[in-house]
Amino acid sequence: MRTQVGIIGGGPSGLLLSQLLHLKGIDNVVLEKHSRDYVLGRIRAGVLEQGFADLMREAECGVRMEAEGELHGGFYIAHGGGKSRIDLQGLTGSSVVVYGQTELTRDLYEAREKMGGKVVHGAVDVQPNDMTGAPFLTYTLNGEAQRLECDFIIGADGFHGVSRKAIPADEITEFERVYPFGWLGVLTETKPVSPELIYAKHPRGFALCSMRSQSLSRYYIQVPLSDTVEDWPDDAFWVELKNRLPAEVAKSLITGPSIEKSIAPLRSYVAEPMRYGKMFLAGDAAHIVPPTGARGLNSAASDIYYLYHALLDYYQKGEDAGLENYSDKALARVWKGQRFSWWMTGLLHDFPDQSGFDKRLQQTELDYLLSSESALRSLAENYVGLPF
Ligand code: RFL
Ligand code: PHB
Repeated sequence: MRTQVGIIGGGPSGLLLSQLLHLKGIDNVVLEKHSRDYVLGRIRAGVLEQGFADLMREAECGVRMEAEGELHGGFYIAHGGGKSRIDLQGLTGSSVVVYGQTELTRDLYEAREKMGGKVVHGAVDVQPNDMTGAPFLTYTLNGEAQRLECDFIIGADGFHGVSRKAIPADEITEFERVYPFGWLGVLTETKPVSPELIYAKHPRGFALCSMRSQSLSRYYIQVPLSDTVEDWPDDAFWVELKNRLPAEVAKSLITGPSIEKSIAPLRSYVAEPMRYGKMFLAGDAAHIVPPTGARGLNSAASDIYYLYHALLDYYQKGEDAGLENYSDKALARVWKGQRFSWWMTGLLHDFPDQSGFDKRLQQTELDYLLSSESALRSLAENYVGLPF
């Protein structure tokens, strides 16, 4: 088989690029290890920047997002028994879209199917080959060895994928910070406790009240890395969440049985450059952030924006400057997302090794933020997403 662009990974990054390229007549194939149901079963992001929403519209996948996604013009930071509203709309003139990664991925799969896009599920042992020469992908499908020749390989196979690992160690530099805690997330079929998200800083640890719709809530609490899902039966989760929220919020929290529960460790990671020969990395394959700033999926979308335009220039105008500059351009924005996510994480979590001095500084950072319009505007412009 031969295609123009061979994409490893059928998560949001890979599917969005596949859809955008196909609409411009650029042939591509997506190789996804898992089944569609498995991919859709992973509960992850919920907050999209407008730039991402625009890209979904350009990919002709924006109809359901516009009908069912909620525009949020602000969110709350809870602290010291009360809560302060961050007026995103007032500070930046922009807002975010609350629409789950699961729904967005479902929309992309449906669009790919409708257009006759080539998405291969159950592709195992995927391997990129001859990345600096005439690239091709090998994989196994239903026990049979396959070979896919292509002009370019896109590694959009997430943090644990094969593409980044296929780059020789001396061609890539890794930057990493591992946090000494994780987020325990619970999904419930209940009405959200608040119409806007609440990020809570509490001496017992961070908590987040989020949502997928007016009948589906997503809650998180910071937990030690040693904890497992089995350590947290639903009742214990609700007690701990309420402990970390202001009393007036806890009082109105509607609890219910969890329909999904998982723990995600927190990590900041960047691999540079995001290119090796004719293979380009995008999304979680190249970088991940702690989820506190809601940047992960949005950073993936900005990679896809740059890569899509670079590939268009190559195929439509015969120009390769976009591809040459892709890594530098993408990384400049990735690092800003890293900085913001690191800052939000440091501001709101309880760190086990914090000294008394560190705790005072952390509290002062929050007091200053909430008292300064300039500081609030800086927070808001990063949260709604810096321009591509
Ligand atoms: P994905 O979603 O991991 O998709 C990669 C796909 O590649 C497949 N794959 C392979 N396929 C073939 N061969 C192989 N060897 C393969 N290895 C892997 C996988 O099966 C998968 O389908 O990466 P992608 O597309 O780059 O998307 C990135 C996002 O998923 C991620 O950044 C966000 O979910 C991060 N994130 C959030 N981002 C936001 O922007 N806003 C949020 O509110 C937000 N909340 C979150 C989050 C991530 C979380 N977790 C669990 C890490 C909340 C949480 C809890
Ligand atoms: C979510 O709803 O899953 C979510 C929202 C905001 C974040 C992280 C996760 O910062």
